[in-house]
Amino acid sequence: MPRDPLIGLVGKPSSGKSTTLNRFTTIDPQRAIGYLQISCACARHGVSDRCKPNYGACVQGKRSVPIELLDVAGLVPGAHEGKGLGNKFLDDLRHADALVHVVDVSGTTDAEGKATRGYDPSQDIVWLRSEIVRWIEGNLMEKWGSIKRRHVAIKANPVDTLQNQFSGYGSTSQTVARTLDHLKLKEPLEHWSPETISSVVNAFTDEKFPTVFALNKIDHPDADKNISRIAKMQDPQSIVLCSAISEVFLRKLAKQGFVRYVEGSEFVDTREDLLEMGEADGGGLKELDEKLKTRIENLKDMVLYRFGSTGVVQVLSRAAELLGLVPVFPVRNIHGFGSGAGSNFVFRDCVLVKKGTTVRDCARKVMGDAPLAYVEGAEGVRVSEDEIVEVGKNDVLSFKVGR
Ligand SMILES: Nc1nc2c(ncn2[C@@H]2O[C@H](COP(=O)(O)OP(=O)(O)OP(=O)(O)O)[C@@H](O)[C@H]2O)c(=O)[nH]1
Ligand SMILES: [Mg+2]
Repeated sequence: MPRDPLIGLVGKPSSGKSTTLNRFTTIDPQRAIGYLQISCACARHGVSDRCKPNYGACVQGKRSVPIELLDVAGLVPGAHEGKGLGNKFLDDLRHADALVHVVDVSGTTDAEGKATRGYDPSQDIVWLRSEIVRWIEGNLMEKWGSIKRRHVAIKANPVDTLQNQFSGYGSTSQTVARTLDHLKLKEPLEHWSPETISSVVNAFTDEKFPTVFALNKIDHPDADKNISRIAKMQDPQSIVLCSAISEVFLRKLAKQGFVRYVEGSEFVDTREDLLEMGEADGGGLKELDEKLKTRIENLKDMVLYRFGSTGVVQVLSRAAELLGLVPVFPVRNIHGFGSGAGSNFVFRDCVLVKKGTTVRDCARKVMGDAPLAYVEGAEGVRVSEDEIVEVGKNDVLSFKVGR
C-alpha cells in the first residue's frame, strides 16, 4: 500500500536537527509530526465555514496537514565505511522521500560536529552527498558481476535489473525509469563502465532523495559569508535560511505569556509594543526583564528583520514543493463534500501523495484492499483509476466500494 511521505532530516552532529525537529510535535526523539500549510479544497468550493479536518486545522481555506519527519542522526564523513553510527543512519535514510540537510552556517562546528571557528560549511554539502552516493554505489558494485550475468541471462530490461537492486532504498520502477531517461545512455547495461555506473547512482540519488538545504544558525555573526558561499554553489530554490533556536525560543516565550508571536512570521510583540499600539492591558502579556528584552531585540535585528522569519516553517513547505506533494481530499459524498455519518462538516480528510500518483494508488491508500467499484470526481463524474491526481484536478475523490 502507498505510504505517507516522510521527510528525513540529515546533517552532521550539532548542526541543529533536533532543535529543528523540536519546533514540531515530537512523537519520540527521532520522529515528529510537522504541519504543512496548503490551500484547502474548501476555499474553491466556498464551504470554508464548515471545514473541520480530522487531523490538523483549517482556517479560512489555509489548511495544516500533518506530515512525518525523521531525525537521521549520526552522519559523519566516512559513515559509508561504518564511521559514526555508520550504516545505521543510511538504513534510516531508506524510508525518506525527501531530505532536509540541516547545515550549520555559523562555521563553529567542524565536519564531525566538534567546536571550532571559521569552518567552511559548504564542505558539508559536498561530503554528505558523497556519503550517500558512495554507500549506494558500494552496495551495487559489490554484486555488479552477478547482476550483469543475470541481466544478460534472462534478457532483462535495465529498469527491472536496477529496480531489483534499488528497491531496498524505497525506490519504485518509475524512479529508476526517470533516472535512466535523464541519462539517455547508449550502451547496454552489461557494458557500463565504472564511470557510467557512477553517473547512474548520482542521478538515482537526485531522483530518490530530493534535498532542501536548511542553512541553520543564521543568528550567528559569521553566517553571512558562509551563506553567500553556498548560495553560489546551489540552486537558490533548494535553499532556506533558518534559525531553529530562535523559533524554539520565541515559541517558548509565547507559551509562557511573554510575547505574542505569529508562527513563521516576523511579528513578535511584547507587552510594551502592544501598550504602545493602544491595546489595553498590553494583550495580557507579562513584563519582560532587561536580559530577555535585549535577547528579543537582538533576535529581531539578527534574524527576523533581516530574513523575514526564523525560516523553520518554510523548510517544510520547500521540501513539500520539491517533492511536488499533492493534497487529495477523499469524501463520502462528492456533492456535499461530507463524510456521511450525519455530520455537517466537509473535507474531514486530506492525504498527501507524491506527484504522478494515480487515482488507483490514492484509493488503495485511503481504502486499503477494499474492493473498489468505481470512483467519482468533481460534480459526480466518474474518474478512471489510471488518471493522475493533481492540484485542482482529480484531487477531490469519492471511492465507491463493491464488486
Ligand atoms: N546559534 C544557534 N545555535 C543553534 C541553532 N540551532 C541549534 N543550535 C545549537 O546547536 C547545538 C546542536 O543542536 P542539536 O539540535 O542538538 O543538533 P543535532 O543536529 O540534533 O546534533 P546531533 O543530535 O548530535 O546529531 C545546540 O547547542 C543548539 O542549541 C540556531 O539556529 N542558532
Ligand atoms: Mg540531535
